Amino acid sequence: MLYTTIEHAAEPLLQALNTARHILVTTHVNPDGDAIGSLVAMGRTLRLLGKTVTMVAPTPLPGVAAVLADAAEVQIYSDTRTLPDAADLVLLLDTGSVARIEPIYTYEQAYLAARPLIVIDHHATNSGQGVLNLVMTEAAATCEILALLVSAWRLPLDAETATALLLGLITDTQSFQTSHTSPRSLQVGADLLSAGGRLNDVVRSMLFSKPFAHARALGLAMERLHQDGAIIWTEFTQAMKAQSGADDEAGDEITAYISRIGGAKVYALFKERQDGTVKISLRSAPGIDVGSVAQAFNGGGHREAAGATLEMPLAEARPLVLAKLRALLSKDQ
Ligand SMILES: [Mn+2]
Repeated sequence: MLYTTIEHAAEPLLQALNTARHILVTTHVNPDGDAIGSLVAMGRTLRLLGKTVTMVAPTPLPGVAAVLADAAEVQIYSDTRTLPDAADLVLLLDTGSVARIEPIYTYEQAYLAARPLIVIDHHATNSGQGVLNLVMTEAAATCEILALLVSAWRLPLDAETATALLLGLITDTQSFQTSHTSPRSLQVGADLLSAGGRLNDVVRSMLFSKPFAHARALGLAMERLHQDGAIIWTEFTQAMKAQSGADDEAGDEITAYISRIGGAKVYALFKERQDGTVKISLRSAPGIDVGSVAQAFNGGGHREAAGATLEMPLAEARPLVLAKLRALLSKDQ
């Protein structure tokens, strides 16, 4: 069943969650603020409903998670022992497809097949793989959806849950700047502040706590910045990573920075991974669907923010992706 509104989903979703005693809550690989905020907020909410909750992330949490005390409870998947046998339901948050929980998807097929899956998400590419899915593609963040759900369920919203939801909302709207930001996003933000959400802590941990190594990585990436018509792109290689001392999160910083440059329509970062594959991060001006390009490479995301992994060296991936982006723009003319 696929729902697209709170109005229709709130009651059946609550009933489905209430059939379970122990819920495994998880999210996508390389979790961002919306993924972590969703995990923590849902964990707290399900405990209010009397559930036993295990929160698991497929890969380690970003530094910004430290603003949430409950993030310390999130287990990072290592092997089959990470997942509780007793869980009788899996809740997947902020994740467009089950394959995006990579190691869990790869190694825990039997575990996943044995339990009903519920999905709550806002990715346009979400096909609704759960027995019950709430996918609101107009929502700016999964945390926006969860705030509306908690309210529809008439559950209390404490300061910690509000802070977790704020983290997701501020992350995915880039502080209420993306085109998905709606009057409702701002209203939810106001409600979360009213509930005691620690906006200042979230903003400081997100925007005023950049590691020095990230600034060095940004400098190296800017030296390789290219403008190709309406496409702006750069790269972040393993050598640049070693030279700067930065971790993979620096890539997000570079993508965010280049997408603020005016006069272009498409922005691309080519990030070389340690295993030799290439992660592309794409951003676009309103109305340009880089999500379709990501999908052409078996990736996903949103129309104006998407990504994919190419199993080939950087020198091969770059011309392939740039050709697809040029084709997208020529179609747009
Ligand atoms: Mn999200």
